Amino acid sequence: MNKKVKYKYFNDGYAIIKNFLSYSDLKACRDQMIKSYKKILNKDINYQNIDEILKSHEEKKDWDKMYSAFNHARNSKAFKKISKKLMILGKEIFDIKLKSITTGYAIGIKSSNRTSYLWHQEKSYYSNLNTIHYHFPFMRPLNKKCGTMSFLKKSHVMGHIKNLYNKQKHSKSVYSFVPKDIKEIKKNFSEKFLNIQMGDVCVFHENIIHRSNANKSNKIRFAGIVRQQVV
Ligand SMILES: O=C(O)CCC(=O)C(=O)O
Ligand SMILES: [Fe+2]
Repeated sequence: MNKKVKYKYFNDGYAIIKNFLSYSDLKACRDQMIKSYKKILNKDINYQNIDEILKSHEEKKDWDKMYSAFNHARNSKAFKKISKKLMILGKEIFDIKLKSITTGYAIGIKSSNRTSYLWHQEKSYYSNLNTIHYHFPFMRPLNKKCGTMSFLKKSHVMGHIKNLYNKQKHSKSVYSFVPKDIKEIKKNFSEKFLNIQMGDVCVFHENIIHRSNANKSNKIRFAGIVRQQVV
């Protein structure tokens, strides 16, 4: 299993580790996230209404509060526990010692691209470090309909791309370091959408080119993120 993951990671730039996280690990992240939004948005939020409520806050441009709630959730024990497990796994797969950089999650809301990333390499954000990145569902599976991230398969072979432009729509949007030659680059690699089930984890290379996609569903896309540094 680990050998296959390692091979795919180096060959394709990403790999999926099946059934790695337990139901209770994922539930802890989900419950914590709901709690954080409930506390900071000061609304009676639960598993059933979270999608609708966050969508309305997004539309009302209540972005600062949403960001505080996000920070509250992502720095919690629930996410840190997953990071620890992935650190042990990283050691087993790659035989390297890892240290956590950050934990968090990506969020994708229908009709909003404020939180969606254009094509980029993670290396652009952590250019002085050797890093490894994990992405996992913790609310529901991730697929094309909900705007799951996609990869340009094998594009990590290009190494660290330095000819970039920095794109940010406005001060409350995420910003992406997009390769200037992205149109040409896209002709050479195929786009693969990350289809991933609960419990599975995707590990990806710092140089693989990836992006977020538009969410066509009424449910919010929540995708857990763990970033680690080789020490
Ligand atoms: O899922 C997304 O929206 C983007 C995720 C991403 O860029 C990342 O995890 O590095
Ligand atoms: Fe990214």
